[in-house]
Amino acid sequence: MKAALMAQQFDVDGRLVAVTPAGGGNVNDTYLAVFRTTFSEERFILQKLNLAVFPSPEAVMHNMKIITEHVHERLEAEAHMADRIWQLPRIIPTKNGQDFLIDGDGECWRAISLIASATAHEHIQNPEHAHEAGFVLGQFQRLIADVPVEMLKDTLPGFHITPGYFRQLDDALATEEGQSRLKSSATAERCYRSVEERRDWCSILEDAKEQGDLGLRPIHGDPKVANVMIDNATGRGTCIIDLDTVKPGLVHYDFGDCLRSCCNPAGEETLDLAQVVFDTDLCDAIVRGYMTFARTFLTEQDRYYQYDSILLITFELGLRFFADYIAGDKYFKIRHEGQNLNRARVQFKLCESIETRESTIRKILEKYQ
Ligand code: GN1
Ligand code: MG
Repeated sequence: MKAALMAQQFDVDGRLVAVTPAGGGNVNDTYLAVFRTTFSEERFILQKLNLAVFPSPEAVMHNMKIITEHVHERLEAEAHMADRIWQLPRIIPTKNGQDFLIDGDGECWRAISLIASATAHEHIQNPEHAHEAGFVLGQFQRLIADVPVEMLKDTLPGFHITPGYFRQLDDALATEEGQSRLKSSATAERCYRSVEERRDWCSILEDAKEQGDLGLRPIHGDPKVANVMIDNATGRGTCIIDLDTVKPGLVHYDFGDCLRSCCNPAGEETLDLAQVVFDTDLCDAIVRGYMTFARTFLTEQDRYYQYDSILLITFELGLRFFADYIAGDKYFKIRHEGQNLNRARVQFKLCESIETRESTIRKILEKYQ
């Protein structure tokens, strides 16, 4: 297997014992590699980057290096006053000292250290877990807030710029295949109506950015529940993983995505739409955790757009899944036909649930200002 060969290119002691698929990412391929010596074992994460999504792996690794080194330094400096051991993976170099390698087929591989004895849950478990997810995101944003944003490259132009995803949808709908996929089911037609209803509103954060109300900062880009590591021993958060999407952005993209993901206990893949609700008790716990840190760096203008960011990022992910379904599933990996359409349906249902709970959510946001 190629992954086993690649695992052996990285600077790790011992002999390779196993390489097994790990994690449920929608974009890259992830493996757990196990190496052993007579007296010890080293396990690490091996990944094959999806070059169709990340055409510039050196830019991705550049951002990852800047952020991990910066956070490791800050964590060390603050360790004496921390309430726990905070972690963040490090890049494991190749035997030649490179941060990644390109194989003979042009594919890109990299290795990162494993956060051991901790779990990244696919679904939120309870309000304590939700609190930890918010706490971990707030801590991460605080730790990277002093990285000059110009130092980070734009690894994914257009990422989280909602109006741009409308253009992708429109392009896909302009093809014969797109039209036939749209007309193939009542679900697709219904999703399309959900999308059209929000076309005019969807530039709300981008407009605020244009007007100078909101500014670019370093962000994580993908703080969903499955990227928050929870310590198996204590149940507390230890770090956020998956740093591929770290880049300049609005902190709102992160905040909205964290709530989108963590307040829907049914998860992104459920087939039972009746289970999809935005749980406001979980929302309360997340906001409480997040604001513990975010209170120190959010401006009044930032706070003004917090509610909108929750609805927007939920809608945006629905739009991204839907546009990809119409385009023929070219971006998000699928395991069965119609999976991206179902994923879109889940996010649109979540949007409706957010809208009906708007006043409760706004009260929660108010409470933790
Ligand atoms: C993708 O690959 P993964 O699962 O870490 C996507 C995110 C979505 C997420 C939804 C680069 O993340 O933006 O929110 O799926 N990543 C990219 O599960 O597009
Ligand atoms: Mg990701």
